[in-house]
Amino acid sequence: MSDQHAGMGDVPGQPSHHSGFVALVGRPNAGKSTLLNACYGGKIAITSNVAQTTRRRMRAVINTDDTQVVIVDTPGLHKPQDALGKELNRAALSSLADVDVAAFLVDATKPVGRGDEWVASHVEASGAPYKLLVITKADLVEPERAAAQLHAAAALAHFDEGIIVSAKEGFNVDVFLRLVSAHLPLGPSWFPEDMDVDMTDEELVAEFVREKVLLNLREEVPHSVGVVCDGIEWAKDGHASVRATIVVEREGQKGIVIGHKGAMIKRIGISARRDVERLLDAPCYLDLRVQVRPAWRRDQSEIRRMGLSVEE
Ligand SMILES: Nc1nc2c(ncn2[C@@H]2O[C@H](COP(=O)(O)OP(=O)(O)OP(=O)(O)O)[C@@H](O)[C@H]2O)c(=O)[nH]1
Ligand SMILES: [Mg+2]
Repeated sequence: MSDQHAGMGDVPGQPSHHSGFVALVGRPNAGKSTLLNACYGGKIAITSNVAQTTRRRMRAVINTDDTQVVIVDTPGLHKPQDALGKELNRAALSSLADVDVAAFLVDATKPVGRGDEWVASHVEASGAPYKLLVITKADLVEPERAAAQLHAAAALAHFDEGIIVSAKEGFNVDVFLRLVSAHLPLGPSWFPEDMDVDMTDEELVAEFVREKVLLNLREEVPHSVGVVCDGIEWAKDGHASVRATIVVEREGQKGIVIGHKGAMIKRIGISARRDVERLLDAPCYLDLRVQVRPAWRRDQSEIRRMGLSVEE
């Protein structure tokens, strides 16, 4: 927090405290979820190089003595191909409403394009009091290239400030958090101190499983995959039995997810279980099954059933 804010608006008996929301928006793959994880200091949002990895708005809460920052990760804004794509854009755009800080993330490795221009216009129109431009993946380019990207993206809208970060290497993540914190209004915490993310364990389990599908499978399969956690049951010995269903659109995709003699689903299960055990802080059995629901991404009621609808 900047010094100029310290002590402002003190109420007798109550310390000066700032709190508020920052939305991370940008094109798919810009590095939004990776930056959220870097700020959070651990893996909570799933990340992959497949576009549209994030399908739900996720809020992570970061507390310091005098500030509560709520970071809102959003799906990448893109040209929608189906009902799911439209829903993802709606989720991202609605997250821009009523935030204190809108952070627009632009990948340093890709030329600034019309998609960025479109996202920038929404950031501009958002009415967020502080608009921050963030060039990501600085570790992948020469400093001159990152600076040129900052310059090019800055022309897309009126930004209050611009910074270059590498979430992977932790470069300027602290600066990002400081800038954001310095622009949050005075106010009490929005969320209890012990709450760090606004997703249930079931929702996080489903996300972790889907991440492993994204990391292990290529081509069209990842986009066709949805995951639902069917339940977490605790045994007396402290084990958790976790059941999840991987939903695909076609029989052929089911075969790919299962793999030869079940090798692929086993691999997905083993890597997902590590994340699930870390989340639940207990040994786990992870039982995965695969189900075909034809064209679920075009079906609004299926999208709702998977918990991916903004109205949820
Ligand atoms: N080298 C490097 N890679 C990064 C950095 N930030 C993100 N990436 C990679 O870029 C890819 C996309 O990152 P994500 O954080 O999933 O991107 P996103 O903007 O959340 O993407 P969507 O959820 O699809 O909108 C992943 O493979 C990340 O590992 C970075 O600072 N450095
Ligand atoms: Mg993401």
